[in-house]
Amino acid sequence: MGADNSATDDGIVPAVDDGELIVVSNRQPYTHSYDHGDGERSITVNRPAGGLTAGLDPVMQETDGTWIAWGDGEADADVTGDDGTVRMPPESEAYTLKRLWLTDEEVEGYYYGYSNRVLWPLCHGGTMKTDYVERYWQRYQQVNETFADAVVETAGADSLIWFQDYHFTLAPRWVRDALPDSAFLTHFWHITWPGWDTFRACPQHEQLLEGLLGNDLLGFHVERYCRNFLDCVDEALDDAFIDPEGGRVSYEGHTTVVKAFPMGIDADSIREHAEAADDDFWREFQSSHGIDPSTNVIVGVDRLDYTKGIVERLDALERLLETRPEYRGEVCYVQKANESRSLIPDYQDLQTEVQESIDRINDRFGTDDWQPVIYINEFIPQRELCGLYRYADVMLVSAVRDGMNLVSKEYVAAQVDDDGVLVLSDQAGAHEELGDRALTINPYDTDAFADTIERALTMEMDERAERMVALREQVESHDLYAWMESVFDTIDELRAKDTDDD
Ligand code: GDG
Repeated sequence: MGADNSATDDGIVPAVDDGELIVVSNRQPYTHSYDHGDGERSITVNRPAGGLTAGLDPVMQETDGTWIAWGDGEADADVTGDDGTVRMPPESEAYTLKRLWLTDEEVEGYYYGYSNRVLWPLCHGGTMKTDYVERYWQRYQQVNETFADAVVETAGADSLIWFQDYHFTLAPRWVRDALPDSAFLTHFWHITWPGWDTFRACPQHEQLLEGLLGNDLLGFHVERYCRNFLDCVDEALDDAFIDPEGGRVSYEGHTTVVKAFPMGIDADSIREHAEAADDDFWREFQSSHGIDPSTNVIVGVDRLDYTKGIVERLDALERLLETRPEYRGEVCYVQKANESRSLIPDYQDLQTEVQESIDRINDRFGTDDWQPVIYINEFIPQRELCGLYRYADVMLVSAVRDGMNLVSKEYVAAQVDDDGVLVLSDQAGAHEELGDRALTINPYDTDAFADTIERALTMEMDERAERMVALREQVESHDLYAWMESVFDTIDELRAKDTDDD
């Protein structure tokens, strides 16, 4: 499968008739913005850059589905009809994008509030960071209702509705109650699901579980999150019947199948971008960032989020340089981190903390001709990112909690020379698949983490290649398309069984 190929080339589409597939996500696949070039204002369309959105786009085109999402682009309304819909992509108009308009108050309460100041920290085990403000919960319910109404308006009796992520915990129950049983509801939860002892702290825990149990199929990245979810249902809902072996919950006359689908990446596309980034690219990259060609490059790529363990990673690098002076001047750490959710105080604090850690390390160890940490805090194009992955000798993924972590898989897929080493936290979902051949760290164990960085830097070429070949095989054979196929096959099987049972 090449970079220009897609799921549909391989027949990876669910068994639905045209118009029956409905995807619901917070972020939309296309946004419209204003371009002020040449003194004239025009409208440009921004396309999906990669990941699941790019992978699903051809599936939507093939099935002429409807994608329902928050219309957050500045020029979105200018190109959208009164009913909130616009046909996408612009050149072929093959499916419908239905944009929902949210007020500033709704965005504050639903997105910045309940989604990212309650559910995000709660699901990552950070109960101390949760902020149970009543208006967040009110607006989260309100927006879930808006999305549920839009789904019900759009859906037919046989629709397949696919919710994405923690922004839509409540909508599935309302949609389930409004549509006939023949409609199928599925949900993929992209982040971790915590144990009951954490989840029970949430005052709305029952409503959240009841909402999600409106789905026919609920997917998580790994088995552990499925078990945690089933435990929470078991503890919280007296009337739920749970079959832990079969991964099924029956509640109020409806059955939900709970299953692990470890998400993959578009490995071919990453590899092709990495191959295109040749030695000239790397020389140019090194020179523009002041990296001496003789230094070993270590890389970290993250959204600036407290779950990613960026400060813990910088502590380990500092420990390495402090305790092993022979690495001073010999290694350079490139931290690629773009700002995210900046209106939330915890994220502002993190940005400050990361900047302070970097400044401290650079002040402490840097010299006139060597800067230990290079900080890139703007979004970089895919080709440049893949080139950076390819040429970095070591990648550090030190999440303190992470649903999957696609960056670790992207680094592996970009290792076309099989000479990089992946250092991976055992707190990332990706560790289940990659942990055997990566070097495992506990992000909080600074000394051992520093030792592991040294081990990665000094690993012989044979061992690097042996590990990376196995990692690449894993990532390539369990790519985004294999993931979509597995989700669609499960849906098709469950729907076929439901029809037989009728
Ligand atoms: C959530 C879960 C789960 C980042 N900077 C640039 C850039 N990126 C891309 C990476 C990667 C993506 O962003 C980040 O994905 P992750 O999986 O690492 O992390 P989250 O954003 O937290 O995602 C996570 C995921 O959902 C999927 O289910 O794995 O656990 O938290 O694809 O490449 N891409 C480009 N330039 C950048 O500067 N081009």
